[in-house]
Amino acid sequence: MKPGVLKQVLPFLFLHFLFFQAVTAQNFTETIRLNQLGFYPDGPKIAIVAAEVKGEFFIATPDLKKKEFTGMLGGQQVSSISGKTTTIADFSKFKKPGTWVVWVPSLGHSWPFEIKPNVHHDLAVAALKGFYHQRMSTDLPERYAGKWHRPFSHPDKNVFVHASAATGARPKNTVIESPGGWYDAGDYNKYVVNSGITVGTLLALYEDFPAYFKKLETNIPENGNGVPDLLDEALWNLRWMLTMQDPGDGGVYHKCTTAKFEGFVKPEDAKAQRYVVQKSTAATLDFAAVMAQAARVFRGFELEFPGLADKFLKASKSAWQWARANPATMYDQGKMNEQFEPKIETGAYGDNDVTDEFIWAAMELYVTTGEDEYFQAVDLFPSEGLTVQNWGDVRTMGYLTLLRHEQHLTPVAATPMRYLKGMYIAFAKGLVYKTEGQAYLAPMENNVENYVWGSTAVCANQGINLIYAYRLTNDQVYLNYALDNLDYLLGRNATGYSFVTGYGDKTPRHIHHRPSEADGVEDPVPGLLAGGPNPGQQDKCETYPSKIPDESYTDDVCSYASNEIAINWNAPLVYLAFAVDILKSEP
Ligand code: 9MR
Ligand code: 9MR
Repeated sequence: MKPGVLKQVLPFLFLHFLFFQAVTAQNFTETIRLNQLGFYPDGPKIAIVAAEVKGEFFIATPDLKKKEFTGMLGGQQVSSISGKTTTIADFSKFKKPGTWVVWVPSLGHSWPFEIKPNVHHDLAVAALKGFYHQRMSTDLPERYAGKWHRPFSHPDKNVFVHASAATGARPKNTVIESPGGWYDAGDYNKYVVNSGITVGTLLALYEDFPAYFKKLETNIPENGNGVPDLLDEALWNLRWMLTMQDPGDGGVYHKCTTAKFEGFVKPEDAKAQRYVVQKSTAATLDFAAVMAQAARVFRGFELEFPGLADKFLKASKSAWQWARANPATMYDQGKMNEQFEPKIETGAYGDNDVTDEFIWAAMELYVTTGEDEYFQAVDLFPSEGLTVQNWGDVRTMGYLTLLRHEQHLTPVAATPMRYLKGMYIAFAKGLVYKTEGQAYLAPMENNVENYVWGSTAVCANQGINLIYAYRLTNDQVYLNYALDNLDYLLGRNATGYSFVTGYGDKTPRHIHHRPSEADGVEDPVPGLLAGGPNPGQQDKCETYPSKIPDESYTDDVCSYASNEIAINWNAPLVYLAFAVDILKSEP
């Protein structure tokens, strides 16, 4: 070869190399977004490429040596949230169990995922176990908690009645016991309002699938006590909730809390004085609702827990009485702090509209007792349309209970039930309307207002409602939309994260969670759902990658507005993951 020729050939070789790289990228790419756990053999299977691409894609073994399926990229989607374009890779026709990747030759390949039955089972069990990891007033031994074991923390046997809650019988600084329950979130306090919807959701899951949960074995201390583990876990918090009721009048303290948030110390090192504060109508009604529900559920375990169901029902009824007599005692932390010392600065869970709490409590009491007076005590439909439940809006919790027990209602409910069902189906249609046009094909994306503090729980709670729509209509379409939202939570989204700690390949590592941060263990406590994208960015962290609502998430411990975890977010994840897994695995 003459010297000049090499000079001419080299650039060509280089270009050829670049070109070759470009058309057959064999590297991993985060551009391909999918449920990082995987898919059911007979279920829908969608990956979303966060780019505009055309041509073929493959399902291949993770080493890319074997292509098992060829599909055509299709359907350019435009996000109504960011305006960005994505491309669908639909491989629903590929059903072969195994571990695979999606491979787009011009981009690279995805995370590996599995195709198998019960693909969400382990995740569902882990999310339930997340509650065990949140338990307080107990030690968590290694055989249950693994490397996240920890010693006894927060006895809560020396809790002060805050001045805002003082009565004749329990003056300021009276010492009461309020042990047990779960830490609310990344902080160490316990809030009745948030406990209400959380326990309500877990008990609803039991009521919806009792046969399944009677057989489910998990690794918690109560396993083998003759009571389903799901109920044992709920009971851990229910027993605490009972201590929050003032035996003098039936009213329920809003929360059990320190005055200020503790620092990022281990649970056992967090020793600041704790208080029960002012009673509130919202807390009392949420309490009344779950106690009535618990009375119904634990009626079936009279042998294991003699008298417990009666105790729950009695607690529920006296709470209901208190709320009827005090229908507008709102929790306004600012106002409270103007009057009383010490000032309380922890989570407020303040709610100025208790119409929905009245409905929820009334419906639980009605279904448990069969007494029409509860049904007639409230205006069941104070406004048109339905909302996805959250801690401050629990009306739908009451409706779900009516739907669940439809076969056993008294005649007073007959006409309203017809109306409710119609309204419910319209609601479900609204939730999924336009989903086909969305960038990640999830109902979650249909409304930019879903991206609030705890947006992942909005997504999961939508999923619960879509499951109800499925059970009401028997139309698989709704079940698949619920699965779309689960896919969204597990990686098919604009951030590329699976939002559950330890479940997926790209998961939160730095959650705003005191135990995880203080324990010296590198991995965060597993099975916990991060709050997710929230353009509010109330924590003012500087590491958010974007202000775009569905991208406004940062895996940074500073980010309590997008990366905290919370019991009321984990509960709908537990519900959705189990329900989808049960329903998708039925013959
Ligand atoms: O750690 C707290 C978290 O659990 C709450 O959700 C959040 C909002 O109430 O507040 C966090 O505590 C922060 C406080 O509000 C402001 N100072 C820094 C605290 C820790 O980051
Ligand atoms: O989930 C709550 C969210 O809806 C509120 O906007 C936010 C601010 O008030 O508080 C969230 O709840 C936090 C609670 O106040 C304290 N424990 C941690 C909770 C999750 O961040």
